[in-house]
Amino acid sequence: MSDALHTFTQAGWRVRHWERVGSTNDLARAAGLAGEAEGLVVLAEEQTAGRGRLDRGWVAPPGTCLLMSLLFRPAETFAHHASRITMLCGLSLVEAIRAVDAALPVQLKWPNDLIVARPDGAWRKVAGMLSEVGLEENAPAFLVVGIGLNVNVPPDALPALAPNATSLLAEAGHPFDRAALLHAFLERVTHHVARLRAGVDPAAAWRASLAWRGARVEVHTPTGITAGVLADVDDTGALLLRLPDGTRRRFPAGDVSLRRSAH
Ligand code: BT5
Repeated sequence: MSDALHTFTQAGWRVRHWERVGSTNDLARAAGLAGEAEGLVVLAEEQTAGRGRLDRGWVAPPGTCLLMSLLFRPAETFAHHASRITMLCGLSLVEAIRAVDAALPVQLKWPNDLIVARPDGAWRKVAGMLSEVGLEENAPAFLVVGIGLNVNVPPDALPALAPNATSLLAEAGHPFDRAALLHAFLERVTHHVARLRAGVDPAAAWRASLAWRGARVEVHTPTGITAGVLADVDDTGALLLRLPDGTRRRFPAGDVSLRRSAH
């Protein structure tokens, strides 16, 4: 990876900045497999094969967004720390956006989206996160957290991304300094990682930034759709849905959407 556009250090992170890549997650994974230490950020102006979850795509006009992947080497136990690192990345992104524009009503949407929620219940997706575990000799060895944040995508370019996509520019009505956002984000990640290492669990703060608790939702999984009330998330990040019969069902993964009907 010696031919990155340039490499710089930001808030303690080693940032490799590329003009164009397939997927930043793939570059970070390759670095992880090659033994790279925690603290790498792969940043790109453009992705030709940006990925979402479940083979979905991630589309971003070149030079307008933050497209990046962070490499972590979670402490033991791996699953516990990896889930918290994913949470604290989402939390850090919310905090970074609030730091540059406190008026933007950004919230986390389970499991790994950032949305702007409007008072009428409408919402738009402004960022997505893709966490992937890297294996070495069949054991989890590192974590790649990929983040796509729509920063300065002009409103007329949004429909090409997704029907409900938005950008910070479209919401705030003014462009944002991507370098300042990156700096604020990495600083928050460093802060939360240090706290996690000191035994402070980010789950409570993550939960507090989560949209739609108490709302009627549908959870979509590959096996079907389940309606209920979004009761809570547990400390592992799984969603707890209260079903019409009063019981609770736990979803470790899935997609959630608001139900518009009265019952
Ligand atoms: C995600 O997946 O939201 C995770 C997206 C992660 C993207 C970053 S970019 C840097 C790093 N490198 C990668 O290759 N990926 C990560 P999911 O929840 O599955 O949502 C995917 C869906 O979001 C798509 O099917 C579209 O409907 C929608 N979508 C695609 N591009 C979008 C955009 N720019 N803004 C909002 N929605 C988008």
